[in-house]
Amino acid sequence: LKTKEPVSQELVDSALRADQQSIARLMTLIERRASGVEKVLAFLQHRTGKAHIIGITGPPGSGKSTLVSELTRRYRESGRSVGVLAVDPSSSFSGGAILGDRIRMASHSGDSDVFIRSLATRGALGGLSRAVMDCVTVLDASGKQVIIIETVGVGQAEVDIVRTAHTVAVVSVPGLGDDVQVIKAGLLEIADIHIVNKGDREGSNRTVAELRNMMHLAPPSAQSWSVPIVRTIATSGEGTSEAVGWFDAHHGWLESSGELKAKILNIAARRIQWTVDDLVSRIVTSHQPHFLELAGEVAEGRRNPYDAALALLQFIQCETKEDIH
Ligand SMILES: Nc1nc2c(ncn2[C@@H]2O[C@H](COP(=O)(O)OP(=O)(O)OP(=O)(O)O)[C@@H](O)[C@H]2O)c(=O)[nH]1
Ligand SMILES: [Mg+2]
Repeated sequence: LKTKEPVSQELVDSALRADQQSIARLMTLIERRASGVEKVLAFLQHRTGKAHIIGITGPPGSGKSTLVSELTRRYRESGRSVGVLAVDPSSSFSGGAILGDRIRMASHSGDSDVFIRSLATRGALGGLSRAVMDCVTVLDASGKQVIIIETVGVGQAEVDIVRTAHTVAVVSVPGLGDDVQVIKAGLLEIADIHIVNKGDREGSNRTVAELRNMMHLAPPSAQSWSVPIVRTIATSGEGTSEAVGWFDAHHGWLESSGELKAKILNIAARRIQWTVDDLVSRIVTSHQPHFLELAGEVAEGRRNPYDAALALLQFIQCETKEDIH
């Protein structure tokens, strides 16, 4: 794999015209942090801000991908274009889940207004968060009206990613044990909409009731949005147009309440944080000798750690200047 590959203006222009292959190519270059990518992202950033970004999260196997496929169908019925980013923690091990997603999503292949991509969790999660956000930027700039991010709701990093969405849907399913209750409890506060999927299974009434109870136990939020619970059967599409109705209602509420502005500010702050983290970890790993040299100087008492950290930051600034300008 070539890590340094220039990003051409033609590629960017055709991605802006929503050409599928160009979008895919650009995302690959973003994942590899090819040279010129920062400049392109800065250029694309000016063309964003129109999409409704939706995060879908929940336990493994709860039917998220099936749901996303059905939700995409509903959005297409209402004439909206859709981008999907599936953040897939299992893919680095077996590739099975991605394959499953491909099969489910195949029903949208040939539709030029649907773009779907899986992003694998390969090691560095700080880098992944950043890559996901950058891919959202590409999709937004290319004119996708709805962007759906699917992540498994296990682990802080995955939850952090999904929280960069405007609207977060948390998926639960009936009949899973206490483990899932714990996951649910962790996800409770980030849900704007609860989806109880696999509504065809026994016990879905109880799951709805349990969720309701848990929501009552949680401290009341100061916001005026009251979180709905939607029951779906993703395999048949039942309940998915109701879910889309709630997503739209939530977006409307975000706009009218001023919450959208606050959210966007919050997301911007997190993106800066992730970029800093990524830059620092990149420099530490790719410039190990320099880093070790500084460590040696600290060990020998020739520098203090604070001073060494500043030296490293200065080094990063020189290193990255050419990327940005
Ligand atoms: N009975 C029933 N099965 C469902 C429903 N929704 C999804 N499934 C099935 O549940 C299984 C898992 O579905 P996925 O859509 O892959 O679930 P996921 O949450 O994306 O899974 P991961 O990405 O691996 O966490 C598949 O076999 C689906 O066919 C539903 O509403 N009812
Ligand atoms: Mg999935």
